Amino acid sequence: MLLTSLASEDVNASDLADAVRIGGTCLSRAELNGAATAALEDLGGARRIAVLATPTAQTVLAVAGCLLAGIPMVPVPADVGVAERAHILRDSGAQAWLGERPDDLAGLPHVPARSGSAYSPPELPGNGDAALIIYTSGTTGPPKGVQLSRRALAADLDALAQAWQWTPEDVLVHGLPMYHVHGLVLGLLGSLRVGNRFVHTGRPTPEAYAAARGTLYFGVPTVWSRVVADPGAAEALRPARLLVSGSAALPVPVFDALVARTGHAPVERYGSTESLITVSTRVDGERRPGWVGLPLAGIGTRLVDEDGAPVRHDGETIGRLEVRGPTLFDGYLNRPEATAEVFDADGWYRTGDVAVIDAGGMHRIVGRESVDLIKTGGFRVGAGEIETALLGHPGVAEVAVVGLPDADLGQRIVAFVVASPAADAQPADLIDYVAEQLSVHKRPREVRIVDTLPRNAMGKVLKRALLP
Ligand code: MLC
Ligand code: AMP
Repeated sequence: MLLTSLASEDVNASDLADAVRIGGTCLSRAELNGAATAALEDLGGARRIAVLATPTAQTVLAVAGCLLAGIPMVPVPADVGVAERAHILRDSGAQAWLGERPDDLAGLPHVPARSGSAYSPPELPGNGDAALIIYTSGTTGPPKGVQLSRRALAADLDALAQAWQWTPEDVLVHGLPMYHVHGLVLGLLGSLRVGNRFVHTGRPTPEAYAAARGTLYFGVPTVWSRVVADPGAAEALRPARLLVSGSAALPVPVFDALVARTGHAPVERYGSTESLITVSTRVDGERRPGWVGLPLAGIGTRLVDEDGAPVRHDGETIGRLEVRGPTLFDGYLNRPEATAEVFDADGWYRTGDVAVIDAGGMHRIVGRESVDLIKTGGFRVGAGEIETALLGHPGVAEVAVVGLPDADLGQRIVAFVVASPAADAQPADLIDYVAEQLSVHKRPREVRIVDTLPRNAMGKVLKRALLP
């Protein structure tokens, strides 16, 4: 089934006046459908469109319009910096901005998003093209554009709806960024497809979650650990139907505190930008703290050792996790070699995560293979990208970036810097420099000025020596 309409026909038939509530504005289902008419009138024939993905009605109209009209869309992080924005626009070949107007248009025309007359989606010609291109970090280099087809999006959302018994009766609440899989694909597109009301809280604070009175809540582990630290807010979530955690490992104490303070054992799910969500606990199944559940319908998973041989599913033996199924991406834009590196000949995607699987098929994510991919507050950040940015500052001679354990963020980005004699560099200046060049959420939380970096005989930095 293709994502050619916002939802299945029976849902589409009935309008919802408050299908989406965001940034103080309500959008009806008819307005969202009409955004496609407007997108075709204003941008028909465009190959790729950039959307500055702020949590606003403009963004929602732009996303819905592009998706329904079959115009490939590139969400740009709301807090993007100059170098990262230039890279995303150049690499994607975006021809215009739709929706929110950026402070700096970077040479592209800007088209406000609007709703047009009623729209009946045709069978879209461009189904082979990506519906979304989401930029995400690797261990080195600038972010790569992950091409997601409408077929993959639809397959994932339908499988999640089944696992979570997600229905049009739900009111889905979150306050996550609208430029990643979690907030954009699962939160907004999931709601549009299922046909439920969607409420974006602006920021994912405990107070905002408590006030929203939803049935279904999404959060990254940092959000849930802040909720359990606020007993009043946690208590207010009791009437909800389901709390879902994902994007990073939910610490067992946070899981237990959610049970105690909200009355809900959270559902945990696992995935990535490239694969979408592939594994989840289920509403009607076991929710085991520290474990992320079973493969979704249509998804295959396997564990392999360093030689590619199968690893036993005994709940203890660690292997590299690979996944296969209809939710996988269609390659990195303009990067065939990088795409080839992560797929094998039979279509298995190498996730880069290490995991165990027990005899019942339950999965536990143990960690990442590489120390150079950091998860901070649920954001995926490549150490190499931050190192490259910092080396562009005259005060930096050498640098190594790592993720150190952090009670709030899971990992916090820390840069070890050997200062250049050429220029004085204060830690705060370097943090601001990364926030301006890349995005605010990629800034190091801490810069430690050191005399030397630990290196091996070949001169390679020994990052593990920088970890506790
Ligand atoms: C601080 N600020 C600065 C700054 N220092 N601004 C500019 N320059 C500096 N040097 C400002 C910020 O802009 C922001 O302002 C404020 O300080 C707080 O920023 P923060 O510290 O980054 O926010 P924080 O509360 O720590 O964020 C925690 C969080 C966030 C949980 C809200 O990490 C988050 O939204 N995470 C979600 C990530 C996510 O959705 N990942 C999904 C990936 S998809 P202001 O004005 O804005 O308050 C995926 C697939 C899957 O993983 O499985 O789901
Ligand atoms: P991203 O591409 O930003 O979606 O990041 C994907 C990565 O996030 C995965 O490869 C995992 O390392 C991590 N991740 C996502 N969900 C979970 C989870 N439930 N538990 C542990 N790690 C997770």
